[in-house]
Amino acid sequence: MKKLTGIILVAALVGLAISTLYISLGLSQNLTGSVRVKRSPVITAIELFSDDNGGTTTPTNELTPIDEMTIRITVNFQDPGYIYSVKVIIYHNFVGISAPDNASHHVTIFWSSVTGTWTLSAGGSTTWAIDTANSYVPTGQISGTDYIFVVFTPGKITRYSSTGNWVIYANVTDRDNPSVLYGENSLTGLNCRYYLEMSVDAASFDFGSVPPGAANISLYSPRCINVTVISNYWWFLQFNATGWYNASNPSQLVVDFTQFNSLLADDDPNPTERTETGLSPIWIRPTDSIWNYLSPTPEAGTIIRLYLFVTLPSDIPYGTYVTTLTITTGMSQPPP
Ligand SMILES: [Ca+2]
Ligand SMILES: [Ca+2]
Ligand SMILES: [Ca+2]
Repeated sequence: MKKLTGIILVAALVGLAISTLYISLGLSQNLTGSVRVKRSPVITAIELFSDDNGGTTTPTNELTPIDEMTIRITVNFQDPGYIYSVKVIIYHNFVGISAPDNASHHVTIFWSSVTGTWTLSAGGSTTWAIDTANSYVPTGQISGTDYIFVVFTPGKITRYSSTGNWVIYANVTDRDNPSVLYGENSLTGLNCRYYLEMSVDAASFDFGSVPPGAANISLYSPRCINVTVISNYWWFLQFNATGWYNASNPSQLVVDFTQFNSLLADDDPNPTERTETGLSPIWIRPTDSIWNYLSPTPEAGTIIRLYLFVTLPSDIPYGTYVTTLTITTGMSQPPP
């Protein structure tokens, strides 16, 4: 038993010696390392022009909704290279550069050398657009200065600014290592022009037959008038009418709206709610009948359902009367 233990011990020591010998021999191999230190491309200028189709005759500091415009990006490759991608982010500084894309405040335009195509992301907007035929990225090797042209159309609700809130950011990458070899720059302090559309789905309205002295009688036809407004800023809706005129003698003013409250506008079918929902009813007079501080609209517009109500003097003669209602919209100040 003792002898066997000795043999095992000797075998273990031999094994240990072989293993030690193996480690001390070692193996090695030399590799040649290299890194090329390359200068990133530099964006030396970003310019905005109101020209269509890549033109550069009319510089501007103002985005214009629904008008094609051109951005020119000047890029410099001090060490020769190829453009891998171009990213342009057009954003309102109220939301910042990393906000999600949306039609009013943030849009991303991207060109990829892999696909050779442009994409524009504007949060589902149907009015922002990129003119791919006239946008241009040099695809050959660049050595020195070259130009990128981004031809685009700002959407209808691109938020109005007269205080330079808009920024155009550009990022150009080098194919040699796009994730670290890139240049970026921003054109700040841009405005955006006011944009406004209005449509009214009625050309006339009628209260039907009403007795003298009646109060707050609803429209007979149509039941309500839809006013659709698209506005890229706060807006107002104003109503003007001077009075009821004799239909058979249209120069004869019978009910003067400065003297008698006769025509009431509201945005719901109840003119006398204890607590108003939405907009408050207003008497229509020759001036100052206005709903102010209405919110900037979605791209498809905001629809105001206009309900009209008539109230008549108890001594109004029987007959037919006519009026002209003028509906006006325009830019308003933000709510106070
Ligand atoms: Ca233009
Ligand atoms: Ca009401
Ligand atoms: Ca109301």
